Amino acid sequence: MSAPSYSKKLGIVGKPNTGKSTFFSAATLIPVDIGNYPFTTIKPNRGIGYLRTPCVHTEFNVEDNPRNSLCLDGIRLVPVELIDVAGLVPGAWEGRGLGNQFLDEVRKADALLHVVDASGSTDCEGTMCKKGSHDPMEDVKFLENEITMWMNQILKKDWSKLARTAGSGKDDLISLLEARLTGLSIKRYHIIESIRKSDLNMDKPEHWSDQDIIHFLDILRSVSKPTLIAANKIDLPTSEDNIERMKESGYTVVPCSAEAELALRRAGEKGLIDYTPGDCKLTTKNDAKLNDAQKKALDAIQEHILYKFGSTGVQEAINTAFFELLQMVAVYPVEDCEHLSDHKGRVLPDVYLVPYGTTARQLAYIIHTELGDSFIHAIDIRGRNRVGEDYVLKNRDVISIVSAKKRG
Ligand SMILES: Nc1nc2c(ncn2[C@@H]2O[C@H](COP(=O)(O)OP(=O)(O)O)[C@@H](O)[C@H]2O)c(=O)[nH]1
Ligand SMILES: [Mg+2]
Repeated sequence: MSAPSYSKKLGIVGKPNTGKSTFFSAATLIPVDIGNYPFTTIKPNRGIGYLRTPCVHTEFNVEDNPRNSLCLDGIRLVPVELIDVAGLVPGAWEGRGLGNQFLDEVRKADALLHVVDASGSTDCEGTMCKKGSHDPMEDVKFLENEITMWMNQILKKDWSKLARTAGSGKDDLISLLEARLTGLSIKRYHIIESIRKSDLNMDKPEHWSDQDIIHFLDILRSVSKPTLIAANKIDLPTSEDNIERMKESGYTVVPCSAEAELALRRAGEKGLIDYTPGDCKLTTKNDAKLNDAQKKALDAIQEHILYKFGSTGVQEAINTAFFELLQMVAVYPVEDCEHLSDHKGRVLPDVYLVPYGTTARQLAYIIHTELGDSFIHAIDIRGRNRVGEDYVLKNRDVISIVSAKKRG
């Protein structure tokens, strides 16, 4: 299994020692023994994580046979692509440290999950320091600045030429920026939205000051690389105040403990506990032979993390990134409207994650070019409605596409 090619990528970023790799290991580990289901690592720092969504099979009262995803007791786990990005060090945009490698991975990401050490026990370069002595808000500002300055460096080289060429046409400016920034996974709609949000004079870009350009790029960064803060190490008491402050500053913050999630998934994989990622509790298996240390560790996670915060936060962070930041919806295409199956009789085989706004016909094209070309109409199975090509898909829609061609 792999994430499909139209899918969005989430880059896990932050300075060294905040818990990025722990988060990545936890998020890419399936906590059950599931036979021939392959755990996929694409490259050393690329992996498949999972979105958690209630499976529609219970609602339609059918047994499912998932193909591109997993169903664990009524919870669908849908694969998504994660990148464990090299640690950010100050001055990355000027090529310091692993700066180039860092930016090369940020370039490919559609959204960022910024893992911060919310407990404030690592300094600005990632070296351990006294607990609570570093302000993680500095890390948040720092990362934003590095990415904006990197974009600025790319754009500034030929800004005056670009601004002159754009002349008085706003569309020209959009196209020129698009061409210049396309390698950063920045799309035309990101540029249009950033222009709408900024109060700069688009007719006269040649009059923009250096400050104006940076102001615009700051907006473009937040639009094109939407960022979630995974406030990690909530098991350490010094994290609480910091999390509140970050939330109050308007950031999307998900408190988490990557270490606890990794411990739970490993215990699940070994068959010691029942645990589906994102659960608010764990259940020790009756026949599990836990030693005292294991029992104590699991009890502590239950008490200080799951009861207190509702979950370890790792699953919630991934869900928030894809469902809220990237506004994806999960849809179930089926061929047979009665049995909710594909032509091989597999019930609810696939879940497609598509951006909100995707239409029935666009989905047909994502499934197969031929299906898009020969699209007649679609059936929204829940509503038992025939819908046209412009129907906008909703989260958890079960949809059947009727086409002029028979697929085999
Ligand atoms: N207390 C605590 N420590 C954590 C947590 N997650 C990771 N760590 C520790 O933080 C250190 C750095 O973790 P690592 O994943 O290698 O960080 P990276 O450099 O950002 O990839 C390790 O000692 C981890 O065990 C957590 O949730 N709580
Ligand atoms: Mg690491």
